[in-house]
Amino acid sequence: MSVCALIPTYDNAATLERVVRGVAPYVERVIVVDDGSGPAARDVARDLARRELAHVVLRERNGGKGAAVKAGLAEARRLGYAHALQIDADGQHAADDVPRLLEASRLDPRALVLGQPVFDATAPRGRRVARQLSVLFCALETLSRRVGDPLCGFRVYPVPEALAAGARGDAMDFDPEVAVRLVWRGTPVLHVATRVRYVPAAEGGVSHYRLLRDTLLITWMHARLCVLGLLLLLSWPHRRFTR
Ligand SMILES: Nc1nc2c(ncn2[C@@H]2O[C@H](COP(=O)(O)OP(=O)(O)OP(=O)(O)O)[C@@H](O)[C@H]2O)c(=O)[nH]1
Ligand SMILES: [Mg+2]
Repeated sequence: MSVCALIPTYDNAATLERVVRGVAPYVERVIVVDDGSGPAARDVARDLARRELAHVVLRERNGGKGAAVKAGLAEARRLGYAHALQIDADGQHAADDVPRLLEASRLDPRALVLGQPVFDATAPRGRRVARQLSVLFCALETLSRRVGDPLCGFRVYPVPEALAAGARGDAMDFDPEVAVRLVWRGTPVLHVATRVRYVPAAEGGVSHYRLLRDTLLITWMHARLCVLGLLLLLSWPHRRFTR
């Protein structure tokens, strides 16, 4: 199975190299997409490329997490990878769980493998509420519980399928949107429990999640998917009998 890691990053100067080194032993190549970071983090990304620790895509301007992931998926396809393991650059995911995610992907190469986060006391309350809201919307949109945690950025994509899903979101709305669209396309979803820890600022942990703005953005995306899902449902008998 040809698999790369895909790390979208925006201003993670203190944690990026650690994340790259954490996933590198398990994949053929690490793709870092620097999403228009400031000079300090950009230097870290350039240095990773110079030392050949990662294949680095530098985006001139910040375009949002979703835009960065889509650019990384396109690069993964161009380089010939069938699967991409996505992981955040802020160090909140457990790199030693990568083999478990990849094992699930090997068991069913067609599947989207989602990390099912196990939070500790470091998880902010606001983020948990946003997550519950997104879980509820996904259940409505897919009429199922197939999407366990739509917001977890620790996952394995079958690359061609993920690109073909056509998710529009360029920001934090991308992760849940692509999961729902993949379910609509008939992609199986597997879940792997994994610890998530919010790295303290003193250790270089940063979050760019803007609680109100990003939660509203995600809600708006879900509202659109609910309408689209309803239209798909209504057109289903027609599509079925005209196939
Ligand atoms: N927020 C944000 N993240 C980006 C962007 N571009 C790339 N990323 C990366 O996307 C990943 C997730 O971003 P976070 O800000 O940690 O968002 P999150 O994990 O959903 O939020 P937290 O739960 O607060 O950590 C990180 O690796 C970011 O560096 C961007 O424009 N905005
Ligand atoms: Mg994060």
